[in-house]
Amino acid sequence: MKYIIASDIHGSAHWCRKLVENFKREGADRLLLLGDLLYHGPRNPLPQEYDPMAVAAMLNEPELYSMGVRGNCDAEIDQVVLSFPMFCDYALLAYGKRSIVLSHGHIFSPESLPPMKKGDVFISGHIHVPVCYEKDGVLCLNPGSVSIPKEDSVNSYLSFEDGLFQWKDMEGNVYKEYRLED
Ligand SMILES: [Mn+2]
Repeated sequence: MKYIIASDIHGSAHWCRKLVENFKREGADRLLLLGDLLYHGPRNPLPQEYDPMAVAAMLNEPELYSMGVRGNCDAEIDQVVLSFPMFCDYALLAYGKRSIVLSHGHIFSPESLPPMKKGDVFISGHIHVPVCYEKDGVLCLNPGSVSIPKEDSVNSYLSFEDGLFQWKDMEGNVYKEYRLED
């Protein structure tokens, strides 16, 4: 099972298209979205080719098997135009003995974790900066932002397969990786 994990598309059809191209090129099984999908938000400039309707249509493609969690820029009406669940505050993945918790990052975050065991993984977006560090035995990851990278980071997504997390730029080049130990 290969997951593509991506966050903070913020309505950019240009960067969403590249994300979908990478998903297909990688032969991934499911797209996991960490929120802030359709709108730019008042703290961000308009991203390249801002087109929320086009982004919704792309993310609705059945072959992506998209699932999401809600970001702070996502509105209730978005669930009407998106064909996959995206309005929960978190999602839980089982991976061997570990739990992987996905959340946008404005409610639960590395600074405000839900109950986690040592060895669990917490993945969030929101800050638009890729991160990978351990905090109190919990691995905290952030794929960065698809469309509006901050702090000199690149437009980015994360893949996860067989215990290996890989951060990639929008050309699909790996620039960081982390392997879960058994
Ligand atoms: Mn955001």
